[in-house]
Amino acid sequence: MQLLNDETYMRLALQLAEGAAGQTGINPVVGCVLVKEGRIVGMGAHLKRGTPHAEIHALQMAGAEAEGSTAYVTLEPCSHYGKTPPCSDRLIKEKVKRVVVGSADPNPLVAGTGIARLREHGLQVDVGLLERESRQMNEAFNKYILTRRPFVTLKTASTLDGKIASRSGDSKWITNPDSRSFVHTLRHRNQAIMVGIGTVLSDDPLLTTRLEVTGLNPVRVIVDSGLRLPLAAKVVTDRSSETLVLTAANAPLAKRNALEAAGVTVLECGAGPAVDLTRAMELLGEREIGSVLLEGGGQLNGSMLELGLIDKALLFYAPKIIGGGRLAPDSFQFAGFDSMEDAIRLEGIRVQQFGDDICITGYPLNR
Ligand code: AOF
Ligand code: ZN
Repeated sequence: MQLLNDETYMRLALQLAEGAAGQTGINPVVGCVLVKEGRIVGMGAHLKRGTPHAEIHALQMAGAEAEGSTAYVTLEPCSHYGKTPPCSDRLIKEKVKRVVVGSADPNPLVAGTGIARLREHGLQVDVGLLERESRQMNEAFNKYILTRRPFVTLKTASTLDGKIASRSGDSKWITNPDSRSFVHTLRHRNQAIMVGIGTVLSDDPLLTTRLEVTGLNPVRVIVDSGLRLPLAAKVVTDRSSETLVLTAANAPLAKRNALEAAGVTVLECGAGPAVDLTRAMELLGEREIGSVLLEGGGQLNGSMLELGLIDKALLFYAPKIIGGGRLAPDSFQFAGFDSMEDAIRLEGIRVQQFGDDICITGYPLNR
């Protein structure tokens, strides 16, 4: 059993926040635990954008017991009027004595002012407990709030020789059911899922979240310069989530109209003959998409990587070797580099095992 200390309660607050991952849109996930005289008197998490913040739920539960308590909050309490009034003012009003904060809020509207406000009013504020965990939980929010561009997580599933299909195109299945369930958890946690048209034409995927329990479906984003997307494709006919098609300037107008009539949103990305992926990320950001799960194929993965648009990569490897040379597609297709020195490096490497599959997580060092 763990020692009872500040960390115990902050871990609980982190767990409350983590449970809501994927359901707060561009807002961060935040957890709060209120403790007074050895008892938890309130708990809360931010559950949905536009609804109360974590602190408010916890204070509501505590009622009069909030007075003199310690608040453990994974993120700095806000100080601004957004969709809801400032949490720091409410903590002050309810006479909370001490606030332990996981990490400061990078939102320029907050950025330390929430902490300053609490201190000005005589509350004791301790910042940085389990800071790494707290920051990592909101890595998409942390990027989006400063850049208005989505945080892109790439997921690949390949054989040990880096193939995402056999020479005849067979890809069902490369990884095991445990790995695939985890991928559906990733879908739940991201606001959008993005694939290239090649993947749609070869697999006709649904791109929804399918788990033992109901998950949230991400917005489907298809990169399709020439609008080759068939009107009969599942991503067009299935209505369980929105479908966006990113296309190029000279895409055929009649097809565009037909797709729009079928309920698909078509966005033109740049003036060139191919989709300008950097511009595409801007457009997704403008539509308040703060996180994207990129699921291939190799061509799109390669282009996104080359352009420095991938923030995080989860590379699943099944213990199989399929061969097939050029006929079998690789997980990253791009021109590449002559010198090993120029290779794209990943940092912060973590290795997880799902049965006999392994998953390598890392952050590409974008130049
Ligand atoms: C907190 N506690 O639980 C959350 C915070 O539009 P609003 O009012 O929901 O404000 C959103 C901003 O508030 C968001 O960008 C982030 O800076 C902060 N989120 N702050 O004190 C919370 N979710
Ligand atoms: Zn707040």
